[in-house]
Amino acid sequence: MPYAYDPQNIFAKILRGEIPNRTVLETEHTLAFEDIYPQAPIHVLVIPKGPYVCADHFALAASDAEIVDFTRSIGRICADLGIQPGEGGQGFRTISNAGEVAVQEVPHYHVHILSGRPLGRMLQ
Ligand code: IU
Repeated sequence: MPYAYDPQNIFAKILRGEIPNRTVLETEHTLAFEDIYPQAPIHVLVIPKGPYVCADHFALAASDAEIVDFTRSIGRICADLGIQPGEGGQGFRTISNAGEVAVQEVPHYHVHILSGRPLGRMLQ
C-alpha cells in the first residue's frame, strides 16, 4: 500500500474526540461536520472513519460497507439540507483534493459539500 496514514492529522483527532466539531451527520463509518473556514454558506466536510488518505486510497482499500455508507451519507446530507437540485433545492458542488497538485491540506480523505451561493464554473 503506497499510502502512509498520519494518525496525528487534524481529522484523526476530530474522530478520536480530541478536537470538537460541529457534526452534521454521523453513521457507523462516516462523519460529516461544518468546515471551520467556510467558503460558502453551506460548507460541510464528509470523512470516512477509517484511516484513508485520499479518494483513490479510499476507493481501493475501503470495504464495500464503508463506501456505500460514505456515498449514502453525502446523499442524506444534501437531502437533509434541502440542496438537491432535482428536488427544488439550489444545487451543490462536491470537491475532493488529493495530494500536492490539488493542495490537499489535511491528509485524511474528505469530500467538501458547498452550496448557498453561486459557485461559478470550476472546470474551464
Ligand atoms: P483540503 O481539501 O485538504 O484543502 O481542505 C481541508 C479543509 O479542512 C479546509 O477547507 C479547512 O478549512 C478545513 N479545516 C477544518 O475544517 N478544521 C480544521 O481544524 C482544519 C481545516 I486545520
